[in-house]
Amino acid sequence: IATVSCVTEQTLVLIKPDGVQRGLVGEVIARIERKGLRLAALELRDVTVEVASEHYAEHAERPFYGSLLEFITSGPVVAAVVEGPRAISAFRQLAGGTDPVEKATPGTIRGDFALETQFNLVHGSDSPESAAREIALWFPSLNS
Ligand code: FUP
Repeated sequence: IATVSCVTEQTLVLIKPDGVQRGLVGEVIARIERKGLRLAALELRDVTVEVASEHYAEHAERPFYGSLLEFITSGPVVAAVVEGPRAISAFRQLAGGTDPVEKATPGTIRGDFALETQFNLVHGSDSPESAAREIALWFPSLNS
């Protein structure tokens, strides 16, 4: 019997301030766990402007960058390292597209719970390179 084995990946997940304020932490974590992904690290924390601007550095020239930083630093977030086979893609599938109305479909976190792109509840790394960079930024004491 042929089996397909996938390399275990880690991805950086954020439940953004809107998700924490709306009481959706349990809902998001339940979906991550039900998918079969594991939590390797989990922490509620305040976000400094330094970490926020480094996290979203790729968007520094975009018109929404200022309001994005203001939003992400507006209250505590839940930061997590999530791991499992193809964890990066698997979480992005759970999250749904960036625009929660035009791109995310019902059944996804954004599709089920969000209305505006800025307030789209969750972040998940978009590539192995981003995941490594973001995990090092948010959880510098983890060495993986
Ligand atoms: P995603 O990978 O789905 O989190 O999306 P991006 O990295 O493209 O964007 C990061 C965040 O910037 C989004 F979650 C919300 C915000 N954003 C806007 O506010 N307006 C936009 O047009 C695009 C992104």
